Amino acid sequence: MRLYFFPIAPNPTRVRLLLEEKRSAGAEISIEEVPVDLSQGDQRRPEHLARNPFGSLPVLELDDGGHLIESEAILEYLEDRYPDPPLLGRDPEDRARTRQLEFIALLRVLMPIARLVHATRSPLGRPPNEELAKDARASLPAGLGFLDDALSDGRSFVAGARPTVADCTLAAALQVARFGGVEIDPSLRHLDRWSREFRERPSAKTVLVL
Ligand SMILES: N[C@@H](CCC(=O)N[C@@H](CS)C(=O)NCC(=O)O)C(=O)O
Repeated sequence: MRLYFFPIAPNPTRVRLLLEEKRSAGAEISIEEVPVDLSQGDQRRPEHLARNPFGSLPVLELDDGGHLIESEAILEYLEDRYPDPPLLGRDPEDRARTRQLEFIALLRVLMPIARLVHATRSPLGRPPNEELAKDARASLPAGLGFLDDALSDGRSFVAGARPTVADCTLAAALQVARFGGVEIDPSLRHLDRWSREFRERPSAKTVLVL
């Protein structure tokens, strides 16, 4: 299999973090990682559009040559193929709680941060848009505050005592915030503690560049 990615880009990053979490716990996973340079517009070249007509990353190329083009589908596929250690939850209730936190990290943190970065200093050259930036800025505190509150019981990871896909998604989101100069409210001290600790993990050290 091959994973097409670009460093910093948050959706490929959360997939790569999940893979590294599994590998660092002993899973043997052989997937070639192939960069597609978003800064050069390589996602719009015919060879990438043949993999994914939407021209986005990540793309997972399967051994039969087929492609998975949505990060959620890729994460689930990798979890099912390499179930040990489980990173999407260990039983139905745990899975629901883990996925809920992951989606809060995705929809209420990662996406507003990405919108804000693109509306202020887009690495893809999108024009500045103060209205969009204002909207994204306004929606961010609720998601960040919710996750800070979840972490306030001293848990090591977003969903509890073990790392999950929720950590991978949140770490990918906060990396883009650092890249784009988005300030995360420093009074969110539980989030800050989690972020510092998570970045010390081998998975994060392998994948994150900021
Ligand atoms: N819903 C898609 C979103 C993918 C996406 O927007 N990827 C960004 C990088 S994080 C991308 O490739 N952007 C390139 C572009 O918009 O040209 C997923 O979850 O995989």
